[in-house]
Amino acid sequence: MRYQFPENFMWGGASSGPQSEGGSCEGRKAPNEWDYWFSINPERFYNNVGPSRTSDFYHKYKEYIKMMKEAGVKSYRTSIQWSRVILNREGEVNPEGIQFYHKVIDALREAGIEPMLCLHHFDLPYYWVEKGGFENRDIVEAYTHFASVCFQEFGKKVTYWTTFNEPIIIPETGYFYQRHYPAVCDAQRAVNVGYHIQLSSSCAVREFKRLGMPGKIGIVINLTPSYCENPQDEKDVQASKTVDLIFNRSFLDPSVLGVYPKELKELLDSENLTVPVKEGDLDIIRQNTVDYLGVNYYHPRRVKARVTPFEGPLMPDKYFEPYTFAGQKMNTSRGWEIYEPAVYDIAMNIKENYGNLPWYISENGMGIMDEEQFMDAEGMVQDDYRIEFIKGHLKYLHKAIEEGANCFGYHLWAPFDCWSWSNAYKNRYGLLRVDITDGCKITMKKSGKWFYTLSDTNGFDE
Ligand code: BGP
Repeated sequence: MRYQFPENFMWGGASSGPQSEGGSCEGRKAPNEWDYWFSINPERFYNNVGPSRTSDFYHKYKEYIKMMKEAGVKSYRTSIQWSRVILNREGEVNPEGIQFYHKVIDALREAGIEPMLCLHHFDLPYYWVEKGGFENRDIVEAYTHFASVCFQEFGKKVTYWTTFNEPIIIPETGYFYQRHYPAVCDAQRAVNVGYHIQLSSSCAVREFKRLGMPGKIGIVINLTPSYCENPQDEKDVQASKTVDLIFNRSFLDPSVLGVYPKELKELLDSENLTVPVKEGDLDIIRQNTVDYLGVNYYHPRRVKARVTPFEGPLMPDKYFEPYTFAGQKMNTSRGWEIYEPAVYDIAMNIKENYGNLPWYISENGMGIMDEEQFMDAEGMVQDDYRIEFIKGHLKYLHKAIEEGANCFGYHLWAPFDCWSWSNAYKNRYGLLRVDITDGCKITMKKSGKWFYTLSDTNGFDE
């Protein structure tokens, strides 16, 4: 069967500034939270590889762009590092940082690759970290200033903008699960952080409109559908609804519909958590919804009602327990379940509950350990597993589009191997291999050749 996608469907890839650029002390870039965290806790990073060594896009961007084109990447989302563009809390602009991103955008355009720019991908400048980061309301104005500088500098060359990548990850992993800095567990601080991020995003949308920018502005949300163990059991169903509320709807509803779910407010009230809303905030959120949505999808969440008592400081886990089942299809390198039908469920949710606004898969991909083992005699990684992974998800996306989903693209994470935060280079995601032991030499993988045909012919046969 042929899976043919709509005309002008955007086939591309996603990465981010902090995960690809390297050069973290060059071009007057200010340190960000990752530079700082690595400086005090290098042992938390796989093989002690920190953010200064990430794939060297800073120096080799022309080569990466040439190779991405050869792998069929027609649109590319990366992020502008706030710490490269704004030097301090006073908002001083760094001309060297601005120049770098101009050069990247121009090189992408010359190669016929559509640039898509994100303004925040987990990379808070350290000068804000030391003032409490998103816990501090002053950051809303500072972020809006940064966004405004970027819109005015690059707005004539860039159509697709993104305010935040996976905003929930910041409170979730920094203020509950301790995988990002400041690695604490504090529900009230998490709520403050989450709220100020949403307000920042809405203020950036407002600024985009105020400036009369010609492009479109969206947000990238990691939608992780929750499936309960027993759909006949009311408690299991409730657990999955609560999980959906916390991890998906907390940013999806205000960003797309302009309002927070009332059930979320009830949940926070029941835990005596307060949201630091000031007069006028909710109007800003209501009036500044996004033009389009990016959806990052990697794995589902399997939940059931708690059977063991919850102990310890308040966490989302108070409301659910995970479950596993025999025959679960896993990517054992990353420890994530592979469940392709979720793509269809996400599409139908957007269609039915979020006005079928335009959206695209902004990230989906498969991280694999020790990929060298799959190299053939010529040194090409034979990553058939990645091709199968992509196809599996595209089949469900195709079905959803045939049923009216308003999806305009598919971006793989990632076009080239890049740095995975504290996992550093443990798992490789790219269509292109990057050898960090050999000057970040870039080579094509089998999946890169396959992706070229996919994007060139706008579909695949199976
Ligand atoms: C997403 C992030 C990316 C990327 C990806 C893969 O959540 O937006 O930055 O890292 O996940 O996950 P990981 O790198 O943790 O394996």
